[in-house]
This record gives sequence, C-alpha cells and structure tokens, in this order.
Amino acid sequence: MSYKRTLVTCALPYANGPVHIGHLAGAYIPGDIYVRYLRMRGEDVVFICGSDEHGVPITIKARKQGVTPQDIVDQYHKVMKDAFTGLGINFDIYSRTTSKVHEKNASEFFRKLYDDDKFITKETEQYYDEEAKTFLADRYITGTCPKCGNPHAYGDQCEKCGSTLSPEELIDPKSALSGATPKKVKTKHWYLPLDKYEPWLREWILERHKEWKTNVYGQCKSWLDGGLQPRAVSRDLDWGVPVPVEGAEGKVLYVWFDAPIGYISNTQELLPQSWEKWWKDPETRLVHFIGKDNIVFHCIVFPSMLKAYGDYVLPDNVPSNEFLNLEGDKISTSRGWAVWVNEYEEQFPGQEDVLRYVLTANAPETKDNDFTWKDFQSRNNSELVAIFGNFVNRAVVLTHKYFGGAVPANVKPMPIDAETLASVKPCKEALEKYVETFHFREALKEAMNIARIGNKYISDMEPWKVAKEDMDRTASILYTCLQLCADLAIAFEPFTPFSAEKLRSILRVGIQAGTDHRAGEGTPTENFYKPGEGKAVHTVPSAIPSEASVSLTLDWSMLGAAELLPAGHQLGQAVLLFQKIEDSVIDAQIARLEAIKAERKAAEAARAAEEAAKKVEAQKPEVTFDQFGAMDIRTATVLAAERVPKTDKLLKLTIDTGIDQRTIVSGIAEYYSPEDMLGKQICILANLAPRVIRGIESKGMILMAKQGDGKMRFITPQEAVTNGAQIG
Ligand code: B3M
Ligand code: ZN
Repeated sequence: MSYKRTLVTCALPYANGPVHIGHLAGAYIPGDIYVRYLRMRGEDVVFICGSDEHGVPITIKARKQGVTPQDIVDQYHKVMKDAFTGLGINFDIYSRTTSKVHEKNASEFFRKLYDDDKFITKETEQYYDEEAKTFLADRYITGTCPKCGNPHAYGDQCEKCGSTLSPEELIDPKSALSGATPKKVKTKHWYLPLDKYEPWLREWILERHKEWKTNVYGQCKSWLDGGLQPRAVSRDLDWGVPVPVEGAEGKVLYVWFDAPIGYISNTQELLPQSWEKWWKDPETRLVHFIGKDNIVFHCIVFPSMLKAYGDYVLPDNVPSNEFLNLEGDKISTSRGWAVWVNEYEEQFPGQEDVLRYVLTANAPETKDNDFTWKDFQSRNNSELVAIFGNFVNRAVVLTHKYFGGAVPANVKPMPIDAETLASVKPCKEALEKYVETFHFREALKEAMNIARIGNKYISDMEPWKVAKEDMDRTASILYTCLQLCADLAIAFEPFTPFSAEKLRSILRVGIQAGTDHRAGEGTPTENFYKPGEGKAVHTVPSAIPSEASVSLTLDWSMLGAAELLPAGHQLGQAVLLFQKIEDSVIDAQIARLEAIKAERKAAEAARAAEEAAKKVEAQKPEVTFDQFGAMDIRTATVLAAERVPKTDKLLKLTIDTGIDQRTIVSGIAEYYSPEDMLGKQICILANLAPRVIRGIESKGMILMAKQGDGKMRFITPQEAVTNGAQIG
C-alpha cells in the first residue's frame, strides 16, 4: 500500500538510569539512521521518543536513595535527553510519561476500552504488607530462592541463579518495605483478554507480515503458538496513572499499558492540531524501533490495545535488534557493567560518530553481539581514519597544493575515471535496499565501500607522482576524487552525521537533509527542543566557511552522479575527519571495566564469607563421645503410615526397628504423603523419651535432613541393611 508519511518511534527508555551502548545499538541509532535517510529522500517523517517514567524499578530506586520517584525521573530524564542530543539522535520531541498530556491521554484510552467493555476483571490473591498497609509488587518481596537457596532472591527473579520466580515460590517471604511476613489478600484487576485477539493476531502477523525481521517474526510466532492469556493492565501501586474508574483507589495503570500510549501522547504534545493524521490516517506508516525484550509488547499487546480502541493505524514494521554484550558479559545497569553514553560523550568529545559507526558496523541485528574496546579502536583506526579520512584528506590537500583549492577541470579523462564514478551507483542501490529492509550494518558497509573505491583509486592513480609530469591528467584524477568525496558527504549523512557535516564544510557544500517537525505546533512545551538544540555541530576550524557561504547543495538523488562538484568550485581548508585513537586511551577504558569486575568479585567473596560465617555460628556446641554414644541411632522400615487427623503436618508411622514394632509421630506430612513413606528404610533415634502427641504415644524420632530450601528429606542407607543396624 502506498503511504504519505512515516511515524517512527524509538522505545521509551526507563528513567531509572543513564542510556548505555546496548540501548543505542538496539534501537536508537538504527531509528535515527532510518529517519535521516527517509528525510533525505524527501519523505515526511515524525520521530517520537521520551522517557518511560512509571513502573516499580523507579519506585525502588527512589526508596533506596531516600528521594521521591519524581526526583529520580527528573534526574534521568535530563541525562538521557542530553545523551541522545549529544549523539545527534534527532527526535522531534523527547517527552515523558509524567507529562500532563500523557496522563490525560492514557487515562482516556483506558476509559474508552472500559466503557466499550473490552476488559475483563479478575480477583486474585496478592501479597499485602499489613505494617506498610500496601500491596507488594513482586520486586518488593524477598526470600530464599527455591532453586539455589540464595536468601536474597526477589519475588520475580533470583539474581544469583537467574531463575524467573513468582512470589509464591519464595521460601520465607518477607516484605522489602517493613520486613514483615506478607499476607495474601484479595484484589481486583482489569485484564485485556489477549486470547480473544489471537486469531486476528495470527492472521495479521503470521500471514500479512512475513517481511518482518526473522528474529521478530519468530518470537511472535512462538508467543502465538504458545497460546495467549488475558493480561492485567492495572497494578496496586501508588506511582503511575491512576485507574480512572470508581472503586479503583490505590490502583494505577500497568506501566506497559501506559508507556506505548506515550508514543501517541508525545505526538499530541508536539502536534496538537495535526496529530490524528499521524495516528489514524491509513496512509501513515508506523514503525517502532525497539530492543528484543520489548517485542511482545509492541507486536502483540500494543496492537491489541489499538485494535480494541478501533481508530488507530497498526505498526507496519517493528525492527528489533538482539542484545549487545560488553567485553563478553551481559550489559547490566544494576551491576554497573556498561558504557554510559553521557560518560562517553565527556571522554570522547568530537568522536560521537566513532561510537555511531562502531555500533552500526557491529550491530546485533540477527544475533547477540559483543562490543569490545579493541574492536572500537581498530574500526576507528583502520576503517574511519585509514580509509575514509585518509582518502578525503589526500584528495583535498592535493587539490590545494596543485590547484589552489578549486575543483580542477576534467581536462584529460580516462575510462577508469568514469568507471570508478559509475561503480558508486550499485553501492547506492544496495545501501537503499538495506536501509529500507532495516539491515543497517550491511547498508553502512555499502557507504564504506564508496570510501574504499576512492581510497583504491587515489592509491592506484598516484596523482602526487603524475603531477611531476602531467598536470592535465592530475586535474582529472583529482576531479574524480572530489566527486567521490561529495558522494561520501551524502552517503554517510544517515550514519555519521557529524563527520558528513564536517566533510561538507570542507567541500563548501550544503545538503538537502529534509525537514523535521521540531518546531511543533502551537505553544512549545518544556519538552520541545530549543532552536538549535540537538543539532550539535562540531566546532570546525574558522578556515572553513559557515553554511551561509555555501553555494552548492547536494541531495540524495545526486549520489553516484557523474558530476556533483563542478570545475572551479572553491573548497575550504583540509581538516582531518577522524583522529587516531591511541592504545593508552583504550587501555584506560579496559582498566575501568576490569576494576568493576574486581569490585564485583570482592563483593561476592565478602557475601559468601558472611554466609559461611553464619553457618559456622549455627553449629551446635560441642558434645563428648559419651554423650554421642548414649544415643541409640539405628535403621528401621516403615510398615504403615497415615495422616494424623486434623493436622497438616503430622504422619503416624508404624515402624520395624529390628527390636520391636512401634509408633512414631513425625512432622513430615508437608513433604511426604503416607504412600511415599510406605516400605521406606529410614534412620531413627530409638531411645528418645516417649512423648504423647495429639493423643498418640510417639516412641523415638525419625532423622531428617533440612537445608536452605526448608524442605525436610529423610535419610536412607545407600544399600538396604537389616532393620536395627546400629549407626555410630
Ligand atoms: N521502558 C522498556 C525498556 O526501556 C520500556 C520500553 C517502553 S516502550 C513503550 O526497555
Ligand atoms: Zn536462585
């Protein structure tokens, strides 16, 4: 279907930490490349993003720091917005889900689905903290992991063994707020019955969107094949958009319900008059750039919400990348294992494009990928500096040397010149195909191929030698080289916009980069970009003229043309496009990461030592040999077993001790049924003084092993022995 405009969104990052390179590689750099490309092609594009400021992790961070959730989101919203701006990621608006526009919009969205009867309600039992008088989100419950015995597991996950948990599975659960043991209390929530949308989703995604990237399509298919369940869209929490219906006090919209509506709200904030055309006109194409952990929400949940609402366009594509690791380990905000974008910008001023280049060249497009500082250095030094930068520099410096900085006339052409220029066309076509199918690393390779073509051509032609005897031929060679430089100034604009701009300054040309919507409509809010903001330009030497003195404008259609710069066009001074990165710079980054690793190991060791010390403390006081010898421990077999009426814990066991048959009452019914025990050989303490339990005389005790998970296990000889065999 044809379309008139494209609405591009990037996932709204949680405002509980700075942006790192994993975020950039996953969604933001691909989104920005795509938008820049479309705009250069003259398409009408709105590019929307903002901070996701709700959700439990933000409340936890606030509590830990003793501040309000609003303080946390204010802090990180600014850090993230500035980080994106610094890297030239040019959103039209970077707003936030705590904006007034969004609160109203998300609330109305819920209300319409509620009024249209699109939700079902369910009553479930949730943990409640009676001391803090509040329901507890899964993250707010801690206890012992049933899988590995880690005593500090959360109600949703054990960070030690990585298991996904539900709070019910935790042993000895405690509220993280008050330390109290939480109670199960009934609570009502609204659910979107995704199961009802399943047939439609199957047809819409699996039949009509076979072109989606295989990782995205595959994940959707496996969700759909697994069968969809109703999903709760509300939570018992005091941070979020209140559920706008009666009887919903203390409840807010689930963060994954309100956040995607944020895309709509942010468009409304930017374009209060015309936003509807961007969201409701079928001639709009909607594209969501996201990371792989967001696929289900953008391909299944949000489209179902939009479908339930009725009037909205649905995503045409959801290009999602896989994860980027850092030096072989998963990036983790909580463990500090990341390269933070704001820090990068401080440490590598003027080298923003290097990060953009490396993260695109090495993008995790089809599988998880690894970022290493060595690779970063080598891509800069041996690709950007040695190929792209070197070629441009040689061409411009020689033009100044021999022709006073003016593009020479093509006075003595040879076939190789035209052939070289013509070889740019296939690169252009491939680049276009790759960008349009969201294969940005391949697209970047094609742009780099143009630089390779130039670098090879100038090395083969050796104009510095030819100049000694044939100035006419030198003119044609440099004429050809400068056309290729102009090609590079176009082709690299989506990928490395700062360097492309620097190159255009050297060439004294402008570019038709299309128009954005940053001015918005009506009165700008504080989430708008101020004039000039985010269009950061490298400080270029004063020898280079400003855009004002530029007499020539390039556009995308000129890429690969026979002549982009006419003879006589005056160039600016040569400046280096890229700087070599020295080993010492890279070693410092690696050392920083190693220090983080060492710190983490030390913390883990300290924790393990603490646990071990606790175990030693738990050891009972010494006994003498005689005291031990006084105990009659022997093997026995269970002959009969039954539950003690009106108790949950007790089993009445009849056992053969080798000396007699007797009754022992044992508190193991939680772990073993009577059938489990029947015929089992066990160990008992036979001479324990008899006790009457629930009216039954119990003579002796069954020996059980108890470990961190709380479960009791009986001890059985490895080989069958006769009953009454002495243990000691
Ligand atoms: N904030 C998750 C994330 O940052 C979430 C995305 C919301 S997009 C509507 O990965
Ligand atoms: Zn565990």
